[in-house]
Amino acid sequence: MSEDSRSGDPKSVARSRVPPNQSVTTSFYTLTAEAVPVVDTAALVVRFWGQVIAPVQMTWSELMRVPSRTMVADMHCVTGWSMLGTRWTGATMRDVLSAAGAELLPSARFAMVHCSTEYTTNVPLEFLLADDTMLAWEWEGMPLTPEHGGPLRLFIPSLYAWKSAKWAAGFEFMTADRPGYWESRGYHMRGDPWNEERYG
Ligand SMILES: Nc1nc2c(c(=O)[nH]1)N[C@H]1C(S)=C(S)[C@@H](COP(=O)(O)O)O[C@H]1N2
Ligand SMILES: [Mo]
Repeated sequence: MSEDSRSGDPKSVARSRVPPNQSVTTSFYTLTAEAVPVVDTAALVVRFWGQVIAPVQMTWSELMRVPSRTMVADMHCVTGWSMLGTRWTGATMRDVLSAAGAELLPSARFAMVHCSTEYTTNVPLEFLLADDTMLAWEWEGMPLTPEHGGPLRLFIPSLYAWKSAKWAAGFEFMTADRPGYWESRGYHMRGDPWNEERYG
């Protein structure tokens, strides 16, 4: 714990919550490398393949039966903004995987997240399976808008936000790590904001 957060001054507490060289914003920016896709929940399928016992998939209505939870967490974009205390509703990736019947092989160590667009991002398994990593469908009590990844996006508060893939559509489990969209353009393979893992 830092000197600042022990003093009890709310401004200092907030500062200690922000990773190095980030500044706090209150506007929900939208950052997208491509055109916003139209994703129809009636046709939405999330697929799981690669290092799994058998490939499986889940429809939107199956997903809506996974125990949901609401979580307040911070979002850190590698371009320098952090949004604190945002409220997300969805299901943890762990709960989604077990509801889908996706059984990971011991050889699974990384995941490539695929989207309805061409965007991809690679995530180490321990971050994908973290307690606070979720497949989200609501933001601040409202369905996620298309711009912010609606109807369904990944949210990984413990990594820079480029890992929080919008319009999530598939999870490919891998033995060896492989770069996704931004990672193959120089971004870090892991992206931990506390270690400032911005570029590879
Ligand atoms: N499919 C997809 N997901 C994406 C991106 C993208 O371009 N395409 N941009 C990422 C980046 S860099 C950030 S900061 C966040 C931004 O989320 P927001 O647009 O909801 O603020 O989404 C991430 N997820
Ligand atoms: Mo970002």
